[in-house]
This record gives sequence, C-alpha cells and structure tokens, in this order.
Amino acid sequence: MMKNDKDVRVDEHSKNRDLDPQRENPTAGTYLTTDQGIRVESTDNSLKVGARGPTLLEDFHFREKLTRFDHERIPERVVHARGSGAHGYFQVYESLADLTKAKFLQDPSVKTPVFVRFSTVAGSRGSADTVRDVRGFATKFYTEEGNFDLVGNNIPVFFIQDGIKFPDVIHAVKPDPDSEMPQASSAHDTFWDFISLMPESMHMIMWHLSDRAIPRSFRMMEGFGVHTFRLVNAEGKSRFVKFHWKPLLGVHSLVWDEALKIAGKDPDFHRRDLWKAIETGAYPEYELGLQIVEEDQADDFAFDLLDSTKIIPEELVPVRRVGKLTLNRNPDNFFAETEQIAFCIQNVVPGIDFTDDPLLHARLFSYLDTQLTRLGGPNFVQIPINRPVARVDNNQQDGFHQHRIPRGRVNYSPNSLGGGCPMAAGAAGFVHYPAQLNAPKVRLRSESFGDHYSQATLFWESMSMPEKEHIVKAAVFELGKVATKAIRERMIEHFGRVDADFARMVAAGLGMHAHAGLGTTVKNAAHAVAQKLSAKRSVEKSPALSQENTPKPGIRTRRIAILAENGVSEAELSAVRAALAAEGAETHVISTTLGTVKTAEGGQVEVDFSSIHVGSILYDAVYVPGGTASVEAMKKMGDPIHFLNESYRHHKPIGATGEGVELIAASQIKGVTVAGAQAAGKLFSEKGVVTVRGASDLKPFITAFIEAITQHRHWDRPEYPAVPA
Ligand code: HDD
Repeated sequence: MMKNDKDVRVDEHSKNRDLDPQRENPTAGTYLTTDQGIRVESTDNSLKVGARGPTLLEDFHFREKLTRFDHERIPERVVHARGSGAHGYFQVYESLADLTKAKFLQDPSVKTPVFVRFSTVAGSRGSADTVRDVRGFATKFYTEEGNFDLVGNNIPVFFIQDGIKFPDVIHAVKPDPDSEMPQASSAHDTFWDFISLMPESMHMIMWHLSDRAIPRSFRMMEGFGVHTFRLVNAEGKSRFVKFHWKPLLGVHSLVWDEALKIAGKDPDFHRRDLWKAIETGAYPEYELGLQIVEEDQADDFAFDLLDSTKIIPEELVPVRRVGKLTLNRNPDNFFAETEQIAFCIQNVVPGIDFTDDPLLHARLFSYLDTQLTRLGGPNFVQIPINRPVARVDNNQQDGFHQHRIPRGRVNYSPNSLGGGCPMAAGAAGFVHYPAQLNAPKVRLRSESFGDHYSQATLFWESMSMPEKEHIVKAAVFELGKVATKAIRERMIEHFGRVDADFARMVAAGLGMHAHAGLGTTVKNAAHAVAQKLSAKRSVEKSPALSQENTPKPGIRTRRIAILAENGVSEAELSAVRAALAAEGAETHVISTTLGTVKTAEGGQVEVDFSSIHVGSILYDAVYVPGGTASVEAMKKMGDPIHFLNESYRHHKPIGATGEGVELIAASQIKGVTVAGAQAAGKLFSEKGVVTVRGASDLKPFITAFIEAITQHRHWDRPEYPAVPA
C-alpha cells in the first residue's frame, strides 16, 4: 500500500529508529571495533610489558576507551536537570484555521510527531523525582513547517515577572553555594529569604505549597504554557492565547509524608511510572486547551495579560480543548534523546507568535544561549532528537560538530553564483506580528503588574478544605526548616495579605504569634492597584483551580497492593484481582518473601514483591483477602500492619474481604466500621475503607472498592493523625 504524505512525515522523524534493521539487536553478528572501525583483539586486558608489567601508551584501544569514558558527561541543565522523556504524536480535533495559520493545527488527520520531557526544576540530574517542586512539561512538535517548542510547567504562573530576576530565584532555590546543601529542596533559608523579599512570587508560592508540587504521576498533572502568546490566522488577525495541557487521567497528587518516603524508596518513581505506562500500552494522553482573548478585550481584566504571575481564570475565559497529545514510545537511549533534546522557547512556527511579556523575552534569549554550552556549539540542532522534519537550508555552516557536508562555494546571501539560493520566503515565511510600539526606553516595571496578592488569595479561596490544610502544612514544613526568624516573620506578613486565617494557621504551626490585625490592617500599594482594577473582569473563586474538581475517570493504571501469606483465600484474591485488572489497574501480590504463597484451596499464587522491597507508599490502594492462616500470620507481623496504618494515614483506599477484615481490626485504624463483629454478607464502605465478611457474592464489594479507588484519596478521616505512619 502506498503511504500518504502524512505517514511519511511521521516516519521521517522516526527514521533512525524504525528503518534501522539492526534496531532490535543492534550489535548482533558484529565485531567490536574502535571508533575508527578497526577490529579489537580483546577488551579485557590492556597492552603491557609482560603479563605483570606496566601498561603501554601505545595501546590505542585502551586510550580511546578511557578517553571516551572520561568525556561521557555533558553539563547538566542549569535548571530542570532531572527529567524523563517520551515520544508521541499530536492530533488536532478540528481545523483551527479561524485562529491560526499553523499548518499542524489545520488537519485532524495529521499526526505531528512530538517529544515531551517532564522535569523537576531545582534538583540535579540524579535527584529524586518526588520532591516539592514545579514540574517542567516541555513539548517539541516536529511540524512540517519547522519545530514548535511549547516549554511549559505544571503550574500556570511563575515566581517572577521579569526574566532578569531568573538567575536570582534559581540561585536562591539551588543548594547553598558554600555547602552545596540542600539538594532538590526549597525548604531552606536562601529560598525563603528571596521569596520574602519578592512579593510578586506570592501567587506562585501558593501553588508551590499546594499538592500541585507533588504530583502522583507525570501522567496525572496539567501543563501550562504560562505566558500569553499570540495566534495569528492567514488574514493576519492576531488573538491572545494561553496554552493548557489537560491530562485524561485527571489531576492527582501524593501526600507530603509519602513523597518524602518515596524519595528514599524509589527516587525514580515518576520516571518508572512513565516508562512502565508506555511499555504496557497505557499511553499517557493530554488534551491541548486554548484560552483565547480577542485583542480588543485584553484590557478588560483586573490583571495584565503580559504578567506571568497571573492566570486567566477558566470561569472568565473557558479552556477550549482542541486536540490530543499521546505519548506512545519510550526513548531508545536516554542520553541521545532525553538528555540531548534542546528546547528553545523561540522555536515557533508561522501562526504562533510572542507577546511583550518581559519574562518571555528573557527566555527568548536564554534557551539558545544555554544549549550552546550544554551541547557544545551551534550545531546542536543536527543531533537527531533536535532535527526538524522540515527541510533545513541556510548558509550557517561551520562550528563544532558539523554533521552535514555542505556543498559548493556559496555560503552567503545575496548571491548570484548559487542562483540566489537558498531564497528568503517573504510573506510565505515566518513574519513577526507587526505589533505597534511607541514608548520611551526605561528600566521599569509596569504599574499594571503591581498587584501581587489578589490571585494568591483567589487560589487560596478556590481550594477545598483538605487542599488548604495541605498548603498550611507545607508552609509549616518549609518555613520550619528556615533558621532565620526574620524570614519566617516576613513570610507570615505576606501570608496575612493573602489570607489572615492562612497566616494564623501557619504561624501557629511554627509556634509564632501572628499579630491581631493581620490581613485587615495590612494594606499596601499592591492592594491599591487591585482596587483600582476591581471594576474589571475578575472572579472571587475559581473552582477549576481545585484538583478536587478535576475529572476522576476510573482506576486505569492505578497500583493496588494485595497482602497475602500462606493460606490466603484464592477465591477472593483471584476474583478481586481479576475485577481490578479488568478496569485497567495493576495489582501486585506482596508477601514476606518472593516465590509463591500456598492458598487455602491448595493452590499457589506467585508473589510479585517481598515486603522489604516495596511499601504502601508505592501503591494507590491496598486489598487484604481472607484466609485464616494468611491473616493470622500477618496479624503477628509489623509490615502488613504498618502497610494498612500508613495507607490509612495517607488517605488511600483500603479493601478487605473475609478474615482480611480482622487485619484492619488489628491495625490502628479506628472509627470505621470494620470490627470483627461485622455481620456476614454486609458491606461497609466508609471513608475509603471497604469491607465485607462471609459474602457469597463479592460483586458489591468490588464495585464499592473500585469506586473508592476512583476517588484516589479520602480526606474525610478526621482521626488519621493518630494513626502511625
Ligand atoms: Fe526555563 C529550562 C520552563 C522561565 C531559562 N525551562 C526549562 C525547562 C522547562 C522550563 C520545562 C526544561 C526543558 C527541558 O526539558 O529540557 N522556564 C520554564 C517556564 C518558565 C521558565 C514554564 C516561565 C514561564 N526559564 C525561564 C526564564 C529563564 C529560563 C525566565 C531565563 C531567563 N529554562 C531556562 C534555561 C533552561 C530552562 C536556562 C535550562 C536548560 C535549558 O533551558 O535547556 O535556558
């Protein structure tokens, strides 16, 4: 069958991989050679004077092997060093020709290849995944008109308004320059010192303290382009746009105690989760959303669209979902692809353009600049993962690592000797939007950027009670690690301007006194600006900001632990396991040792993990099947009891059937109706704890348990702090 153009475009990008006959086993049947292609005699002993003698400089294979090894590392990214990537494709749902002339947004049948890299910001390349931090969400679209890089985060605003402050905020959050501590953590004096002196960071700080900063999975977090960009259509009409990514699995987070523990037990938690999901065909999916603002409505809002510390509440401008991103292929080689990918925010295609956001403008300089050092010169775009599928023709030829062999003597423009080629495309090329500008050159911040608290308050007001509690606890944790009292005091002042109760709760958690007038007497210039703008479009609350209000579409890819020892009820285990698997969940049998457990029915069940390797923190839910011997054995063990206590403390769904209910009764989980006296066949489902004893039919239990897992976390457990974890 003939391939059509679109297939060819996708293939074109994958060509290094898909058309490589050696890919499955790239070295099968080949000999070891030097980099020059000379076959190597042996790679186990260096060339010596006698078997016990010194190694000879003459051994070119030895020297080449060691030299190559010595130079294997390139500088890690100055920020976002820790990351994980995946290939995929993007498809628009319907033509967006009314909004933009970008070709990849015109035809729903076109699959545009993409590479996405998720990251944390502060930690170095080997740091843990689950630290409290912003997550990067960077997407390279390999469109037929050239590469478009949407380099976003999972938080829609930023710490600073002008990119000239970027080195400062990053220096403040990175480990201290004298001690190189702490790694991948914002809970230290220098970060909060900076923040306490930068009121503009207050909105972002609320997000940073929220559950958004500890996502459950890259697959379960939103993405945002942050800045206001422009979309320009074929008629040259420009509209403002904010880009969003909406995960189809909903938005879910960890709890802080869990995140801290995972950092030790599985520092690759998010990387593994992404890799495994793709390997098993559970492809992560996100919808691209657009918030469109007509040019003449830009001034209608109570904030400046050019200020990256502000969102446009979805209640004011709805997010139109226009297409879908699917991640369906893991990289073949981490270094070659994930490490060497070079995102540059200036990579846009015709139909997508910039605004005058001063944060964006700093980025327009910084990304290309950083790649020059990181990837060793200006030819980094020739590295396969960075290569556009669009044809590249220009007179830029030399520099480190030129991989092409340009022909001919003409490398200048205009020329007649090369027939004038390559020719500038004029109006058919990228034409910058001709925005009108007329103002003096000044080093100033616009007055319209002056309100630093209203949207921090909006965020706080829009949270559910459990989310507010988490923010308070996070603030207490972070500031509790700040040794300088004056910094803590300044932060309480700022928090008071966000919300007086919030400030009081944090102050109480820190054993500090928040002064009585907090939040009522504290008015400042920022509030004056807010008041001036209050007649403009704004909202008091934005339900879309609360994770509680995001869709909960089932239990696909959730990880569920099944605790079992010899004597487990095979009937119960198998029935529940099969039902969970049918909904797309992943189940693991956990026992004292690897191997198998004998079932009450005389059969055997394979153990997936022993309890020394895993723990409740690596699971979304736990199930305890019945079987007297199994449960009696577990009642005497610390690990299964701890598993249940910790799951409860972390608000996770817990299910038990038959004698399994007694293991819950033996734990510290109280206040839910799971006592040993539970009537036969009667289902109990409270606060995410679902149990049944002596049921002839497990279906009602399974339905209730799946519903509990779908909710992800159960916050309505007032007694949870008393349960050890
Ligand atoms: Fe940045 C990397 C996202 C502001 C300078 N940034 C980087 C990455 C992401 C972001 C996701 C990692 C890309 C990858 O996976 O390789 N950055 C953002 C967002 C910002 C932002 C959403 C605010 C809206 N960044 C920002 C500013 C500057 C930079 C204001 C400088 C003035 N960012 C960089 C950089 C990095 C980078 C130094 C480091 C490594 C790299 O670019 O490739 O150029």
